[in-house]
Amino acid sequence: MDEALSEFVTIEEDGPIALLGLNRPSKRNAISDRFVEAIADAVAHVEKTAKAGVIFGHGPHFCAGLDLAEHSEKSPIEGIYGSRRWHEVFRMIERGRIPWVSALHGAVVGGGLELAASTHIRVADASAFFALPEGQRGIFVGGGGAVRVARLMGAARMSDLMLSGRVIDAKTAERWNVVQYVVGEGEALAKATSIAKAAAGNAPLSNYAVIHALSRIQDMSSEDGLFVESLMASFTQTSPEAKERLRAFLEKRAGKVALEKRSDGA
Ligand code: 1HE
Repeated sequence: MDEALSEFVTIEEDGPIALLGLNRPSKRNAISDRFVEAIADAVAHVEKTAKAGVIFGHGPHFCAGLDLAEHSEKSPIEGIYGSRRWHEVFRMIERGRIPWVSALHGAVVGGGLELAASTHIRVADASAFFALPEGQRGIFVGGGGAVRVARLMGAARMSDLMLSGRVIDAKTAERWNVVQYVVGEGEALAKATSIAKAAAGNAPLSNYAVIHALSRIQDMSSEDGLFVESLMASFTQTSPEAKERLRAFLEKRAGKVALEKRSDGA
């Protein structure tokens, strides 16, 4: 990874997974042009070896979104190029090689929420709050939020956030389908890490099907979606790895499905 860009991110390997830390805490991890390139480089680097990744923020917040200082100077065409680049980079996360889990705390706002929405599983701690203050800044979402955030919470709720400036807490974000887990303050990274390790233990082909087929099927007609599901089902089931895993279960060498003993479901 380019040394000059690594000032914005940290990468730590933890067995089969990698932890990618947004590292511009003095600006609340606000994403500048160079920062977005650092994320792209880090994702490409991590994908080469890790089987799953975690994205988290250093400092008191996950991410304050777009770097507003930088973007007050842009021309309309530069704005489009910038937004399209965010789309490319966040797409590397959403439709890359490995599953990503985001660990969210403090502000998860604007482009920070768009970044989180490009990951496959979101874990919030009790300090996390979510907003889309674009309306107040005179701008619009530009990092994929109109598609990904709207799909998570629904366009009506997203319109409410953007028009009213409403800020929601972690429990509401969970109720709105924005996050899948809410844990105690300071516990999001540990929870996200354990989820990423579980995902890393799956067959890579199954994970790839979840990342690529499941999300695409949502854009298809039911008939087409069911057809693609059958193709993926057959493709994965007949792989040598699946055969070995199925045999392992039947020979009682693999774990059973069991409920985790936590009353809060986290
Ligand atoms: C920033 C940014 C930023 C902080 N760009 N510099 N995002 C927003 O509209 C969110 C704006 N930020 C905030 O509301 C607050 O900063 C936070 C709630 C995130 C954090 O509050 P706090 O009290 O912890 O920190 P702070 O004192 O407000 O900020 C610390 C520094 O970070 C300060 O700079 P300093 O030089 O005065 O120390 C802030 O100016 C700076 N900072 N956020 C630039 N966003 C692809 S389209 C996406 C469109 C969007 O993302 S719009 C939403 C933008």
